[in-house]
Amino acid sequence: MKHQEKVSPFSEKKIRLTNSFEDQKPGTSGLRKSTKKFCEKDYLESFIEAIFQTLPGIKGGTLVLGGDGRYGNERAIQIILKMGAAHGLKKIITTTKGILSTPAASNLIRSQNAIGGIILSASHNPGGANGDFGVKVNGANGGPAPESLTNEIYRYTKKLKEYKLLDVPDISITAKGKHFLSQMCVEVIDGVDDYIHLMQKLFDFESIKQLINDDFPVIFDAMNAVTGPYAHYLLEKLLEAPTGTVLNGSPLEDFGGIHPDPNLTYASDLAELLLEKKQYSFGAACDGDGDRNMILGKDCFVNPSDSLAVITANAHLIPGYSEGITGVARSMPTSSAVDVVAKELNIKCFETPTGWKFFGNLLDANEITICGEESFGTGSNHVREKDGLWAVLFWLQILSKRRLSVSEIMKEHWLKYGRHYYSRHDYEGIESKAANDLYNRLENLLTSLTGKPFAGSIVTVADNFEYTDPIDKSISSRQGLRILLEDKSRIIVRMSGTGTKGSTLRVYLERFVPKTGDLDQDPQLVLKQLIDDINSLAEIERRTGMNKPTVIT
Ligand code: G16
Repeated sequence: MKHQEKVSPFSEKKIRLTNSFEDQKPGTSGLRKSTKKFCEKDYLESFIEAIFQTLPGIKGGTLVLGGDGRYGNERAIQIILKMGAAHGLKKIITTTKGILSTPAASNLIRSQNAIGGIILSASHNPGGANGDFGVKVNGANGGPAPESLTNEIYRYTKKLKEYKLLDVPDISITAKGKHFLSQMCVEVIDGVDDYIHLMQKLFDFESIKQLINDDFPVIFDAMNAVTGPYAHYLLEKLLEAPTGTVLNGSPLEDFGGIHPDPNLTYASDLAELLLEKKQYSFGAACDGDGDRNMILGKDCFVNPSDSLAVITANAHLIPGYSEGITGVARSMPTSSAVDVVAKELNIKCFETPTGWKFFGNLLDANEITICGEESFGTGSNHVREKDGLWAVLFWLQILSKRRLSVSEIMKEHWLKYGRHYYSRHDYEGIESKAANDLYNRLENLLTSLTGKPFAGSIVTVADNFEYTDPIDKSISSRQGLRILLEDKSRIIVRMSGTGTKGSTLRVYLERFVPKTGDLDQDPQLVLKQLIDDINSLAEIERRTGMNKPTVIT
């Protein structure tokens, strides 16, 4: 490996700022905005300055840096390297061409004892000059920064007057190697290798390879985003699936125009191959930064809430989890399917607010081993992020050990535990005032609902969800409106925290049918009364102007 001469001193530039982050809501683990916004003068720099002034251990620390390859990725990396050097970091570990998936970044932060990481991604939001960009901050445990830190970052943005960076030329990150920016070492590594080693420790690759060889055709859609290089290596090289198994496998700056959100709407080409043409036994897709996953079988879509339940019920089959799991957690809007499995396994089950950061303390305290969300996220204690390809391998491993089809696995699961029919209705791009009015009005209505009939049952709980972290006792309130019914049905309404255009309203619907009931119905029909009643209570059509959701999962 070639070491570049240490060159010093560089001139340090301090630039006065005019940017304002007043419109940022505290509570997210970073900043997600339009690419155009990030291209405004000093905008990115200002936010990075706030991170460097706030993240503990910057002076003399090691930071992990990479992104999903979207437009703006390499420019941001160069800026952050120069700012990191000006702030006294000892080392920044980045990757060739800056390609690093979110779970792989989490793994590197942990294995390299870094103080944290900066991941450049707007996740599943579209990319390109007209798309979105984002800066995600992760802490030393490898997980999304907790609210205490992100709140501090935003507070700092308000008093920001200037930022510091070394006024030096860009360095090349096209190949592995070490460089120095003043006293700071920049180590460029391959972003794929360490992650693959981690997967090899958790899964029995031989048995998956055997399954694929035994006429079990699989297909994976990387959506022209970050998982392409990882999936080529894992599926086509190590697991010897035929070349062509990975679709859209090269990260493109605009994801080739694809909206890299793996659901039935945005990954419809893949869905068609499995659900209509029935050409493959297994199909999967991941999102922009590789933390989300969608699982499909021949003629079978696996709802993410069910996926979490199946993964939990079958964890003993996977070498990395064969010694048992301590507990599980799901976000509040995720269906209760996993709760039933946890009860049967006699392990703890936690309900947290939406957002992966809420799993961090439980994972660190070893209270849980596996966790997941309805928003196509599943993961475990192997990293501190949700992990799309991990979920794909997990499913392939279950299939390789059970030798059943995906739909047989699902049917068997429901016959044992009953079925939690579930669906999420998204109303995207609503005018923000209309969305807020709808939400606030519904919140006010909740107070009078308890004990009243609703959707053929009786309301037992109607509130705005509040969570007390079992480990640090911090309280997160107003995490989503809940209507829970006596017959175990649940309706949740919350506003998305990840959209960048107008507001997105999410309505989550769940109805339980015991194992003796009809387990093979269309979820939209089973949920119809819940859908109709919440639509009329919240006046969704009248207030949004939409007579149907933008996306139905
Ligand atoms: C992020 C968080 C997830 C969370 C999701 C919610 O996903 O990491 O834990 O479930 O947001 O999204 P919304 O607020 O739009 O419902 P990602 O994949 O965007 O990082």
